[in-house]
Amino acid sequence: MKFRRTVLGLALAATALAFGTGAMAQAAYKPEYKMSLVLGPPLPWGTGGKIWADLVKERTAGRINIKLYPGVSLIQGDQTREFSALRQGVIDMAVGSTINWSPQVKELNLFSMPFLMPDYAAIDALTQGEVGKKIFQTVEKAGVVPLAWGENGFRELSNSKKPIKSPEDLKGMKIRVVGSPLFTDIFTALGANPTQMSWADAQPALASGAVDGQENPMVLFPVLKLHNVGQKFVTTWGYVADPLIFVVNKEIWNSWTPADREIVRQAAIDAGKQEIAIARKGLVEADKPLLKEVAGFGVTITQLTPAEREAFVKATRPVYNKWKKTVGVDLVNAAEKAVAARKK
Ligand code: X2X
Repeated sequence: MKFRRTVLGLALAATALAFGTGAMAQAAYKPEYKMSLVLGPPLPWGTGGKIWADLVKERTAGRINIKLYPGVSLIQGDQTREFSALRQGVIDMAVGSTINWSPQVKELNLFSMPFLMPDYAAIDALTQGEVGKKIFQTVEKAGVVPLAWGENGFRELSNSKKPIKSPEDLKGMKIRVVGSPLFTDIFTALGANPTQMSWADAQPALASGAVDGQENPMVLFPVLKLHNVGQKFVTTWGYVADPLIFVVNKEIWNSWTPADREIVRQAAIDAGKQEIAIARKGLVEADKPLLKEVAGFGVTITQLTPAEREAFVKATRPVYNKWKKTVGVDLVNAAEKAVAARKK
């Protein structure tokens, strides 16, 4: 065993010498790598992608040159196809939301289980712990190389009609939802009328009044001016949050030298940390300045009392229980344990 390992090691070293640093490996590098994103800069999501690309360029002295494609433009805005496109090599790398990849990787629905994560410490307990490692193994098995975590954020409910304080208030309201059927189940259970569409289609649908509301992190409001597309009421219920994952297509990954792979991985980790801090800015401070800023646009912000929030938890519990089986009972149990044991 030891002997075989040594022989294998020698063979690998010889291969690395022959190809790793030589002209042949360099020749295999593409002049430009395509990075897919839904939300580009100046949103935190896109800023994280840009930090990653800039760090990689600097640390590889320009050997790896990355161009950003926000609006998932490499797949015509159809964000639910991003993971398949990554696997097929239509996209070289991405910073992607767990929601958009969940149709292909069902375990990623974990983060969309309603009211599983009550606070930021709960998100960290999952992504930075054993559950995060398990999810990365699953993503890797599904054919894409995961490198680091980022964050889109807690998804708050907005609409053009009235303050939402209870599931009854949502009755019949037309809500745009993202591409996982779990969201359709949640809003149906709450009595709303959910309609699934891409983010590209959502903005005109909100502007024309074809839909009444949507759910996305608060940080989108000032940047995309959601109050200008009729969104005058927000309820901060924090029912789910979507982490982002920094990934590279497997063939592209394998085409790089081990040293360059390490640079790309470390750059993703560094960019992810910075991105998470940016995504939480204005919401982690005691007075939540981001909510004040949005209220300044004439938006009514409704913060639920614990009892009011509990009514939403109760109404969505059957959906949680149904999806626990789809996501994987062991994984959800591990997540519940990690959340309960989190350091607050
Ligand atoms: O489509 C959305 O709502 C967005 C931008 O948050 C995602 O890509 C998950």
